[in-house]
Amino acid sequence: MHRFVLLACLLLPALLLPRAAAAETVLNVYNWSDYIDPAVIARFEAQTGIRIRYDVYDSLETLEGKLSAGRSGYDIVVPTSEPTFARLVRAGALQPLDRARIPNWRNLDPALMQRVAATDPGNRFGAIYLWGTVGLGVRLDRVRALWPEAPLTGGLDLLLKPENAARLASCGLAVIDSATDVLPSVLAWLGKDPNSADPADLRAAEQALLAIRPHLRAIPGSGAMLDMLASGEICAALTYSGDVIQAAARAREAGKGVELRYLVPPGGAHLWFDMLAVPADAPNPAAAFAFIDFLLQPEIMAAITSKVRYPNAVPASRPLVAEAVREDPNVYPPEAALAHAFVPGTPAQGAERLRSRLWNRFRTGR
Ligand code: N2P
Repeated sequence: MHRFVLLACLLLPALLLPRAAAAETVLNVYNWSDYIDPAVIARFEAQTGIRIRYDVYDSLETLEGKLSAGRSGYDIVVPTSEPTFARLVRAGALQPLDRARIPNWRNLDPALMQRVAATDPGNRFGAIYLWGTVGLGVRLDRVRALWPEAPLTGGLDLLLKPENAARLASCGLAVIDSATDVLPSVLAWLGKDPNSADPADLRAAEQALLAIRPHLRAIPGSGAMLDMLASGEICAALTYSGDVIQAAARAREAGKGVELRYLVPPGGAHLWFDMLAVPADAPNPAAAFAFIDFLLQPEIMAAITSKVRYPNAVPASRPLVAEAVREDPNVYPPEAALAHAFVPGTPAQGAERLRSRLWNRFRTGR
């Protein structure tokens, strides 16, 4: 009898618990840091009963490392169209999206989707989530105080010319920690092809980066960069557009006199698109498709853009975006700026090795 009671005590919770756990569907999301409105996650969970496990990365290199190893356990990832998404498509690491389960696909801007079709013919593997440029974040109050005639045109001279970097070093300079997202801009600034695989061009880019290396305070990932910009710890940085605009808004709210501005390189900026994608071995693709469909609703996309200050690819969301964000030409670049922008391609494998070695030397300063 005793033994029976003991057994029942041991078994009962085991019998009850797994059933409760099995009823809960979990969606594993791996997204960039500072790249969603948390209220959107809560709304999806409340509406569907699916629980979201949300992890973040802050560079493409981290994302690609995790996915290339396989069995990441993620259902949703958000790689940049080129090169990361392109390489994942080619490697068979993603699965085709089931459009029948994503009726809100019709809300996507066909012209923007066409821009990412080169690497994903027919847009089978990805939908644009958010997009933006790479440019300068400048703390105007500090830079103007230190150097009243500083060239604030958006030209990368401000940061990449060693004499300018030396002049601004005391107020804090930073470059985002990503070979993929920095080298195209540096090559373009040198007058080279932003996609160049020519070892001589890459050496020139390395030299340019090493020349400013002693003047840099940090080479952070995008999350740390955003925090450093918002706190006023750095006064000029090369990084992602919306991160600067988001940091500027945070700084304004903090009311400590940090006046940040995003400046886009006028001669042609690096333009990128981040894609919603589903790994080939995703544990729960059905929930992933439901999440993509949820995100592509105009009011949900508007909430995300209003919060993180990157434009999306759902035109019907635009009137619903917070006015200050909607009217900001840095968030929605004017046609003319887009006409000059370039979308880098995917470097050949040999060039990729050179680029990552170069980047390690830059990072370590040796
Ligand atoms: C994350 C910004 C990532 C945009 N805060 C780069 N594609």
